[in-house]
Amino acid sequence: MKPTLTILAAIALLAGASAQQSKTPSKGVQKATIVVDNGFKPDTINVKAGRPVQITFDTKHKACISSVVFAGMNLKKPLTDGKKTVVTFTPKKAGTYAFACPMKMMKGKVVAK
Ligand SMILES: [Cu+2]
Repeated sequence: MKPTLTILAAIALLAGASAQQSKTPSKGVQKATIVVDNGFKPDTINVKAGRPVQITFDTKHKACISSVVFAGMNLKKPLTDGKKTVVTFTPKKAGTYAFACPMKMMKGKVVAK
């Protein structure tokens, strides 16, 4: 009897905690997926400034895109074929946030308005 009650109480606590957490930070998160296949598809993402952006890089064939580099934000994440890599940031101001492969051959951008 006692263990069952403890488990139920723990579940109730967890449910309460996650419900609270999801209210504020995830509200307004703008999610997008970019397929990496010897380039970025799509190569432009339009978002609203001031809200967090979560981009999933779904890497099929990275070719020379060993990492995705957001030079203006000092943000760099290695990519792996067959894996998804999530990049999160908040564009505080309207503008263009460019990203590219380390050699700046393959390019893309996040346009915040
Ligand atoms: Cu390259």
